[in-house]
Amino acid sequence: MKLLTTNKTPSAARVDFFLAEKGIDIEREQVALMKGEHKSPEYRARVPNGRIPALELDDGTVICESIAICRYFEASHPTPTLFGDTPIAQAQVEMWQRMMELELFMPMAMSYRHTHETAKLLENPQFSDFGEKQRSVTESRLRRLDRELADKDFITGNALSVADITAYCGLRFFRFMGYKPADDQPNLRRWFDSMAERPAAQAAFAE
Ligand SMILES: N[C@@H](CCC(=O)N[C@@H](CS)C(=O)NCC(=O)O)C(=O)O
Repeated sequence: MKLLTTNKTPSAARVDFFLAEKGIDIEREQVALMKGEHKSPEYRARVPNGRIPALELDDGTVICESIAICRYFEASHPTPTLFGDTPIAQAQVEMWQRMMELELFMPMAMSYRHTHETAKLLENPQFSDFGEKQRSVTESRLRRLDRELADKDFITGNALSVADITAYCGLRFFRFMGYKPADDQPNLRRWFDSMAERPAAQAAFAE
């Protein structure tokens, strides 16, 4: 099996972080995102969403969408569990994973894609008003996450889950957009710093 990936981008980093937490090492093929390699007819024919990352299995099956890839590895390597181990834990991980993806990661990504010079290759045309609105949405979601983390070590409670990985990889990658725990967000800062210390964070964002 082979992971089609591109270094240091947020969705690829989510899978790298997840694999490192599970202790899984697999073959990787680099796809040159900023050269538009993922837009080639060959890549589009290979990967259903035409995006990075994607997992190609030995029987030719291709799994795209980073969370679907993580779910494959959760099923094939159940420990440590990162999607919850009881019905209620699984529902809560799903709830927080979706919230972190749809309500935080996406606004962050959209603010980049619609306002930043380097995103012109990815988003054409850009809608700067929409991008600026997504910045204020992101800032409000970070304030809410700070409140949520007041009495928890991790987003779903006491255990690391894929929801933490989604939120951390978004915040870590998009820091060049100015996103970071603010001075009056001590809970978010504590959580972010403890995530950054994990060896998996270093593996996902290795220079
Ligand atoms: N929902 C997808 C998003 C994947 C995605 O957008 N990946 C970026 C790189 S991190 C990409 O391929 N961008 C190419 C483009 O937008 O043209 C996932 O979670 O895998």
